[in-house]
Parts: sequence; C-alpha cells; structure tokens
Amino acid sequence: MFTIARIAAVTACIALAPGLAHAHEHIVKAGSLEIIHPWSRATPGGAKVAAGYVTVENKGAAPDRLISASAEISDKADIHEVGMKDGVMSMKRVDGIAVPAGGSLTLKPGSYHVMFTGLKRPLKEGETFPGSLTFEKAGKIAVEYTVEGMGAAAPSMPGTADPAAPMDHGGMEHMHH
Ligand SMILES: [Cu+2]
Repeated sequence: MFTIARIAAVTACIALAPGLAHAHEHIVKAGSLEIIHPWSRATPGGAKVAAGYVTVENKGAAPDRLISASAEISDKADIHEVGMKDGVMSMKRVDGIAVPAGGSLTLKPGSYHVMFTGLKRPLKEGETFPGSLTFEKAGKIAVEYTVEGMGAAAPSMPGTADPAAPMDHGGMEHMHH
C-alpha cells in the first residue's frame, strides 16, 4: 500500500515538473534583442494551422524589424496581423513588424502572430518545438516554442476554424490499443 502511494506521489511530481519549469521566463538574447517566451497552443487532431506568440524587447538604440519566421512543425510560417474588415475579424500576411528602439513587440492572441500553415502533426500541451525568427539587423535567431493548453488565451480567428477536426480526431482514437 505504501509503495503504491509513494509511486503515485513520484508520478505526480514528474507530471508537475514541466509546469514548474514553465514558470521560469524563457529568454534568448541576440545582440540588443531579447526574445521572451515563444509559445504556441495545443491543436486538435487534423488541424493544419497553429499560431506562434512571443515578446521581443529591443534594448538597443536602433529599431529593428521582424521579417520572417520558420518552424520544424510546419511547411510555412508567415507573419500575420489581425484586424477588423467590414466588422469581421480577419488576418493577413505582413512583410514585417517593427521592434522600436528601447521598446518591445508582442505577438499575442488577437494580434500579431506567426502563422504556421501546413502543420505536420498536432501540437501537444507541454511539448516544445524549435523554430527561428529573423530580424533585419539581428539576423536569424533560433527559438524554442512551448506548447500551452488549447484554451490558453484563445484568439478568435474565424478564418482558421477547421470543421473537419472533430471527425479526424474520432478516427485517430481508434488507432490506440
Ligand atoms: Cu494568422
């Protein structure tokens, strides 16, 4: 009985560990830029798109510009901005976003984001995946995205809703033994 209880306690600790590690700020420094906590959200099975978010602080005296992105988990990664068009929220690809000198740029749900299209596999909560962000002056910087829960500050993006997802998911469940 004690042994079982102890195993259960140890398992609980292991399960909690990623959450604890996640509490630390994940910062990559590159020149005068600090890339803070790149993250994404878990996706339902069958989803072909996901979004990436991050905060970039510019400690320098010159502005910089985020001009492209890439990630191993998708065929493409574009920079998107979200706006209202005819009263409907929509998003579009942009060539870049300024990171003001002495200021910061935040990609977040409902705002600027990296759009991963042609997703190669679903993203699971707690995992990480590598990618890169390229800046006009600071160059290409390797980053690691942390995948958070599906509901994490969910943006409203009607254009990306995938009605096929629940059906695909149901099919995938049968592949387990
Ligand atoms: Cu988008």
